[in-house]
Amino acid sequence: MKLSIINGPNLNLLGIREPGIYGTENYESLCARIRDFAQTRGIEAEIYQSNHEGDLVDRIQAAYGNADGIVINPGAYTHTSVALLDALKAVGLPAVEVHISDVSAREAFRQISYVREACVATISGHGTDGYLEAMELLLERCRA
Ligand code: CA2
Repeated sequence: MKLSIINGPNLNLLGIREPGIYGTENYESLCARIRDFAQTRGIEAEIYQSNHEGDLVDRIQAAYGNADGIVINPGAYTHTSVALLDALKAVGLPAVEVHISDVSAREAFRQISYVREACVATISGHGTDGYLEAMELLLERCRA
């Protein structure tokens, strides 16, 4: 099984500020943990991060015919982007929305998610473990 793991703006800065919200793990260490987990579960994981909305759209489109599922943390674009929603709908792959923080317990604007409508599940507030949970969920779904 091949998964496209897509991260939006500022996630490359993990670990350098706001540890109370996003934890202390940095982005490189998160990627290493995703790769290690993928290996133990027989998943091929391609990890991508961009601060640019159009690049994220391109990456979602590139998953079509090339991946079996998408794990996406769109960062702040979660709360604004119809383009990401449309791209996820267009490719039609099972996608899981991940948030490191519990967006439901934060500012009102973070409680709106445009992408959610195109996702089979949302994992929010489980820290960076949420990425691994999302991968497991897609693996189980693929095997069912
Ligand atoms: O909780 C999440 O994973 C978020 O998707 C993270 C986004 C935020 O805009 C979403 O509302 C929830 C922010 C990405 C990381 O932002 C940083 C801010 C300061 C220091 C390091 C990263």
